[in-house]
Amino acid sequence: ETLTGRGYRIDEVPGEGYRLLETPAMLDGCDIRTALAGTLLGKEIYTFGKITSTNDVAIALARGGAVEGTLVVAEEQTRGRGRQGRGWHSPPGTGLWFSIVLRPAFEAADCSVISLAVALGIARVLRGSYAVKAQLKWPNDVMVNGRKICGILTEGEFIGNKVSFIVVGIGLNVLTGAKEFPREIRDIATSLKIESPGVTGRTQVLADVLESIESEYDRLCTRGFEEIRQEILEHSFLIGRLIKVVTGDGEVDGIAHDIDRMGALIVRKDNGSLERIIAGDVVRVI
Ligand code: BTX
Repeated sequence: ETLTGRGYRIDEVPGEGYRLLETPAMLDGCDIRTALAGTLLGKEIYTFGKITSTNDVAIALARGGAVEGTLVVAEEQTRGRGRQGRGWHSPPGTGLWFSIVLRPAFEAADCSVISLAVALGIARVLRGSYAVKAQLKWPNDVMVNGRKICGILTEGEFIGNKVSFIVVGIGLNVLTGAKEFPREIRDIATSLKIESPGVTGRTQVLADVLESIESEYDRLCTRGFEEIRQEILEHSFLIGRLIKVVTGDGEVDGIAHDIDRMGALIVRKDNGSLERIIAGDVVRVI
C-alpha cells in the first residue's frame, strides 16, 4: 500500500502474491541505491520533491558533517543556480538535478580541476553507454553537437589552505523534448533523449553517471590531474578553436591552445603570446 501510494503499480492475485508492473516516474532513493554500482557516491542519499537548490542543501549537510559521497537529488529546483548568479532551468520530471559532497585531501588551489574531472566522467559515460558525442567545455559544461546538455557548479569551504568540503552540483537534461526548453535556452540546450532517443528513464542514467564520476574522481585523487588531463584535451569542445573568453580582467580572444597542469585554460592570442586563464566564461566559439 505504501508503494502504491508512492506511484508504483502493483498487481495483486489473492492467495498467490504480488507483481510489480511499473515503478513511478519520480526519482526514488531506494531505486537509486539499487541501481548504484560504485562504493563512494551515494553512500548517503537524500531525495527531495521541490527544493531551492540541491547545492544549498548539500552545503548545509556538509557543514553539519555529512560524509564524503553524500548525494542530494531533487525532482525540481525553484532556484537552480549556475555560475555568477545565473539560473539553471530545473523543472520536474525531465532532468537530473543533484549534488555530491566531496572531501578530498587537496589544497584549496588544486580544487579547480575537480569540475573538469567530473565533466570528464559525465562525457565518458555519455559517449560509452549512450553513444552520444559528448565534449567538455572548459571549465564546467558538457556539450553535445555544440549545445549544453549538462552544467556543473562546484562550490566549497576551506579551513586555511585545506578543503573542508567541496559540493559539486550537476544539472543534466535527460528527458526534455526539444520544444520543452524555455525560449531563451532553446537554441543552446539539448537533452540526452534528443541526442539518444532510446533513453526513457532517469534512475539508470543517474547511476551510470555517478559510477563514471566516481571512477574519474578516484583517478584524480590517487594519481593526480596529469593522469586525466590528456583525455580532457582529447574530448575538449574548445581546443584548436577560435574563442572569446570573458574574465575578471576583461576579454581574451584567440585559439584555445591547452589546459595546463592546474586546470587553467591557455589561449594563444593573435600576436602569438599565450594567456593563462584561471577563471572565466567562454562566450564565443568559432
Ligand atoms: P553556467 O553559469 O555555466 O550556465 C548557466 C546558463 O546555462 C544559463 O544562463 C542559461 O543560459 C543556460 N541554462 C540554464 N538552464 C539550462 C539547462 N537546463 N540546460 C542547458 N542550459 C541551461 C552551469 O552554470 C552550472 C549549472 C549547475 C546546475 C546544477 S543543478 C544541481 C545543482 N544545484 C544548483 O542549484 N545548481 C547545480
